[in-house]
Amino acid sequence: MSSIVSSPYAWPFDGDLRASNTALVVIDMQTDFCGIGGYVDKMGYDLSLTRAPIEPIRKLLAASRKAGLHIIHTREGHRPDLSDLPANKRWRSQQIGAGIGDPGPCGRILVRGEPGWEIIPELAPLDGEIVIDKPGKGSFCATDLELILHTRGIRNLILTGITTDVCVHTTMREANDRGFECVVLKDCTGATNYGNYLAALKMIEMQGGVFGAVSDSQSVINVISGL
Ligand code: C5J
Repeated sequence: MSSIVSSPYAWPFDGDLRASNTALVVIDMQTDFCGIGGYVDKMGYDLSLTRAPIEPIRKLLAASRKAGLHIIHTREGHRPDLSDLPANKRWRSQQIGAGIGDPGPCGRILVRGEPGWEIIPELAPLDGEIVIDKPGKGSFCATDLELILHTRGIRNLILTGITTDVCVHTTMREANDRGFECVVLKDCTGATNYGNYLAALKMIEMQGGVFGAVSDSQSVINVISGL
């Protein structure tokens, strides 16, 4: 039995932490969310907030690969013909000057195959790692993630990536409702607004851990290196 120092409880709840039943999930570390000229940059948000988790995730990825954890990456993006882009999502993005599907400095914004949609080189998936392409904020909606988790016997999800209050939170809520045991690592995530980052983490800790737990990368590395 192993568990990670986290709040509001030692994670996972039952101490059943093994490499074979645990995945590191790296959410949407794409140029569009943390690179110059991408979607978040076009909206005028502070890129330092979404870039802050890059180095901690890089270190954690290395330790997780060494420990034999399952590694899962996600990418938010749409088909080039935009047939999976709801009209209201497109319209809202246009209101803030970063229309999804429109041309930008990194190619068409949030469109699959474009440079801005790619995962940043520092965190690029290795051959054989699972990559989930999702059209929405959650990683379970319109993807095969749940089937893959069940097929591989994965129950514990270590959640990292961007943004804390949108895609990470939506994924955590979807996973939690499906019975997966989740922890978010505070130094491995970031939001487009610091207050939202803090609030998103605080929400998780309410009600005894309403969506799971909150920890940090060093606490995870301390434990997985001994698995
Ligand atoms: C957003 C995401 N914020 N990856 N996407 O639109 O959080």
